Amino acid sequence: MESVEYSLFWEAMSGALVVEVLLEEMGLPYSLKPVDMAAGEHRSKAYLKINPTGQVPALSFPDGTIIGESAAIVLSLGDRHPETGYIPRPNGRERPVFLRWLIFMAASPYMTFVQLNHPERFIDDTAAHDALVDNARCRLLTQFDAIDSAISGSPFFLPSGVTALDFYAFMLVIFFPERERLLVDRPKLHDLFIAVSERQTVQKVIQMHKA
Ligand SMILES: N[C@@H](CCC(=O)N[C@@H](CS)C(=O)NCC(=O)O)C(=O)O
Repeated sequence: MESVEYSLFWEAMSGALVVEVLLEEMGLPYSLKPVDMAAGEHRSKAYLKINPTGQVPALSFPDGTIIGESAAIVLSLGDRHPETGYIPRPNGRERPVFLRWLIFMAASPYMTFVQLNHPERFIDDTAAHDALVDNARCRLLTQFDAIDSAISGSPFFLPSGVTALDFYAFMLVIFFPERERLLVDRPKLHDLFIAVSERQTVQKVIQMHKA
């Protein structure tokens, strides 16, 4: 039988945050399926069947389809619930720009956070880790510069109003350890961040991630 709910495979302060905000904003029924990464649950046989990359987020759809990759999840939710308006429609004027920046955020800064937080995945030599972390911090600042200069709406990313890009950018800022320093030099990103953080859905989701 088809479940009525989405199930979000989740960990606090992970990429599940953007999906959770989107599910809340879209008003969709969902449940959280916490994955205990500290205990290595993401590398268990059972979880690798859910997401072969061993990562969160993954989303199970009411028809039983399960996918990982945050950008793919965002786009699929947009395909399934176009009336909610958080993802520009395929032939819409803002769609190419939306896609361009969604893919950038998922492929570049999100991945640079892996270098920042897990330098050991890039090089075994522990003596090189500090340099890798410094390099990741510098690259993140440049990537946030690109995002800031691409924001074409006010306070949101696109001129037509709030979209999933805003939730994604918000999440990336949340991940950055020196948030105040980051935002003080990036006024458009600052305004976007404040506008997103004031939304009720976001406040509810953030509580879950801080708990
Ligand atoms: N490209 C993936 C990246 C997902 C990702 O890196 N998730 C992190 C948590 S924020 C994770 O699961 N890390 C565990 C690991 O890589 O072992 C996406 O966009 O969903």
